[in-house]
Amino acid sequence: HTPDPYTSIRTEVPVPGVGLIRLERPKALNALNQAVQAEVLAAASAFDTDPEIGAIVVTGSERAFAAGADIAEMAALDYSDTERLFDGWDRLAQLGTPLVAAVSGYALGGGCELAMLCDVLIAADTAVFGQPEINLGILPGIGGSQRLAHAVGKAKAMDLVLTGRTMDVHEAERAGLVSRIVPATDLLDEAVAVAATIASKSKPAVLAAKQAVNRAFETGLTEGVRFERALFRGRFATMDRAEGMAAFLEKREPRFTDR
Ligand code: CO8
Repeated sequence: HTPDPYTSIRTEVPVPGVGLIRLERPKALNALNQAVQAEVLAAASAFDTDPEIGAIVVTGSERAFAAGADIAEMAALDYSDTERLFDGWDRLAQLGTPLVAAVSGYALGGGCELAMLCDVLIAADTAVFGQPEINLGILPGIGGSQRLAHAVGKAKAMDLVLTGRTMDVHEAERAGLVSRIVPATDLLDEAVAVAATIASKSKPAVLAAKQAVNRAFETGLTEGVRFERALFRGRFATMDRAEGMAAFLEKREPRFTDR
């Protein structure tokens, strides 16, 4: 792995198949400024197009996944600056490779939104979630009002977005925001293990499965099932489908070739 060209993140490949992106602005609790946005998108896009990488972990520090958009940077913006402000985060959400968020400490505002736009959310028992934008006279701007409402329902989404209060990891898990809670000391190992498991599967099958689940949040049941069925049938044109089924019947591990 070549050295990072980045200033606000670090990347590595902790185990084969897994790309790790670590937010690193410790003095600002990993506040998401434009540099972080550009670097996360660049790093994730590079992993996304790397045939050796099958899943990407996004993490922060022990104290903060990310404490939101950078308020100092935002304070200087006017209306016309905001039009394409968060395009990079939208593009991150569109990548095919699954994103696993490993959240410890604060995931507030844009930090909570970044965690929610990932596909799997592994949280340390220290994680704290919230959308406190209302305290700044704004509202969530990186999809938070929508993804939070989808994840936890109207009752809790309204409570959080209108009052700006935070919720601890247990409340977040009960509400459906979190995939798994793990002890803080195990967070990165667990998240990398989940990512490695995903990376061990057939890549085209993983992509189709991610697209199918995401479609549930964009369309109705009949359309969603129709979409799933087309993707399902498409698997029968792949070698990995034949290999996966043959391996099961021959009682051996599959050797997927992503074809
Ligand atoms: N932006 C910039 N700097 C920050 C941010 C942030 N979001 N959060 C923390 N920092 C900085 C602090 O200013 C402080 O810097 P310094 O040491 O230079 O004073 C340093 O990080 C450490 O923070 P604290 O001293 O405040 O640490 P505490 O442990 O006392 O508190 C908190 C931790 C509770 C997380 C507190 O820092 C906090 O409330 N942060 C702000 C949280 C917040 O409001 N986030 C939402 C931001 S808005 C947003 O994300 C909107 C996204 C979409 C916007 C759409 C606009 C068009």
